Amino acid sequence: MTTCYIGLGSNMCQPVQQLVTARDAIDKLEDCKLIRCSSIYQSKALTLDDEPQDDYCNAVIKIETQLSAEALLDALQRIENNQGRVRTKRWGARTLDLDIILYGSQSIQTQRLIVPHAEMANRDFVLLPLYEIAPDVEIPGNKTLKELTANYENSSLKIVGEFNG
Ligand code: ROI
Repeated sequence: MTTCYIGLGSNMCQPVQQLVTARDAIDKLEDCKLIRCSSIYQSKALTLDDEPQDDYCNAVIKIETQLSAEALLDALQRIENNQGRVRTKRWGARTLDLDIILYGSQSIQTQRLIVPHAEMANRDFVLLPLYEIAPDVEIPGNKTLKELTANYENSSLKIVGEFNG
């Protein structure tokens, strides 16, 4: 069994509902057990260019899984596709983005997968929900989560809902 954290993000087609549907789909995966969910946060879109994008909803969930990291990635990509994810341009708007943030204490670097998530230390919409549910979790090769979140004391992230009501 491996403890794993998954980041969820959406800024299209009722983002809160997208996250709830994705959470339920992950909960139903064989060989995965849902352990905890963060609150649902609203954040300004982080973009490369000045093209406006709607705000995002983001959350992090904790699971325990028997799946390998690659098999988990396959399963998450199926859920993204089921929810109408269309891969257009990089950094574009999306109905659903599911990222493996942490996979146990492993560092993974393959063509398909970089874990811990390469940009997590620079993203308040990953760090703050993760801190909410796992303040003491270790991030291989990085500072403590408490130190990383200290950079985002003035974050504009705001809680807009919970998965259960
Ligand atoms: N911006 C926010 N706020 N949340 C995201 O989940 C998110 N995902 C992305 C990009 C386009 C980088 N911007 C984001 O993929």
